Amino acid sequence: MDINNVAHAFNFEGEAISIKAFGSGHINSTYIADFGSKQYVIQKINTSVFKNPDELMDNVFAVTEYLRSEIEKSGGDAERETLNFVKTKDSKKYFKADNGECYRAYVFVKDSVCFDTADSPELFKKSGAAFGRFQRMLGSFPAKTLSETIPHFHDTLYRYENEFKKAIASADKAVLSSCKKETDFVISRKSDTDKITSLISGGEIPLRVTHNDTKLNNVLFDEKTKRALAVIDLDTVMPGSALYDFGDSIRFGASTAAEDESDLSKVSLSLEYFKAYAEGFLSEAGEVLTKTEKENLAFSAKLLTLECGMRFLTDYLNGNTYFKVDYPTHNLVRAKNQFALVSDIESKLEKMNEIIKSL
Ligand code: ADP
Ligand code: GN1
Ligand code: MG
Repeated sequence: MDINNVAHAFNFEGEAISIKAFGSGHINSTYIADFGSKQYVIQKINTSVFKNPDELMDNVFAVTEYLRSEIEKSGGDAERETLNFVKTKDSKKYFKADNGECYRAYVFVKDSVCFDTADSPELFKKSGAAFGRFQRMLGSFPAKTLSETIPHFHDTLYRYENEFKKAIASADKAVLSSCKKETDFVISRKSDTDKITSLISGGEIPLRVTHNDTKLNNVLFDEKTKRALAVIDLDTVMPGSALYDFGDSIRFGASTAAEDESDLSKVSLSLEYFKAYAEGFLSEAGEVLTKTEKENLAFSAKLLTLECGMRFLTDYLNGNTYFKVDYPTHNLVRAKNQFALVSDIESKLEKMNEIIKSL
């Protein structure tokens, strides 16, 4: 559907000057619409990933309204510190086109910037503080009112049994043999996959409202001051574990290479960045985290990296139907990269645990 016609459906102020594709996410398609005095973000919701857009949009509206009131209570600027969604002209939370495509919109935060890599530990530390604060602010949010937008999202054992093994069983033989080393890598670590979910089901760590997709590029920074402004990309805000949020941030931001770097000699876990993130995260969320949560922070980085690699590998085996890819082996390259990072984390786990203890 023509994005200009989509823009007409929303309650925007003024006339669009230009609308351009934007961002580097793997799931939704993002556009920036320039209306002169104001800019808006328009996103096409990937409905094969988010199968119930009504529930999804109820979630993100509820979460952002809650955050808005928390931010205002503490004297913050809710226009810049959370997403501000714009409804359609007929007051709907999203626009459903005649062809079934679904779009939502929010105000673009002026003079803000996102980073795909952290150019300094200080910047990464700020993102840790932003995600820690996000979790703390949602501490009293009524979790039961949230829908699970993607069931079993970080249930690594479920993904292993129900997605990874199924993908192996149905994969094209040539494709399967092209990644034997990688499938073996995952299989040999199966016993790790239920470690966080068992802690939750055994009542050893609490369920919290968490973000679940804590990549560095899901934090908006002020372009001038480099202050972390807002946590964005709220589609997977659901009941989860603080460990998911911590581990996923480390996976993405404490790696010395991009997630899809094919030269594996460049991939390792930076202990300096790990420490910086942990400092930031614990400075905001440390008081609410339990002892068992803290004891598992370092391990969470390993498990979330393994899980993400397994998801990339699963998608490669399935013929690339979930993540956006730039070339046919993109998901395999991503998987190899994540497994190189897992191996490096394994060799540094002791040191990582010591760092957490020292904080
Ligand atoms: P994706 O699913 O593609 O990751 P995001 O919601 O993370 O989608 O948005 C993609 C990018 O768009 C972000 O990384 C950021 O650069 C930019 N962006 C998103 N929302 C805003 C906003 N409210 N203000 C400014 N930039 C934004
Ligand atoms: C996807 O949408 P994006 O790019 O922020 C994925 C995450 C993965 C990530 C890997 C809904 O995030 O779970 O960790 O790619 N989001 C979803 O880069 O599956
Ligand atoms: Mg994103």
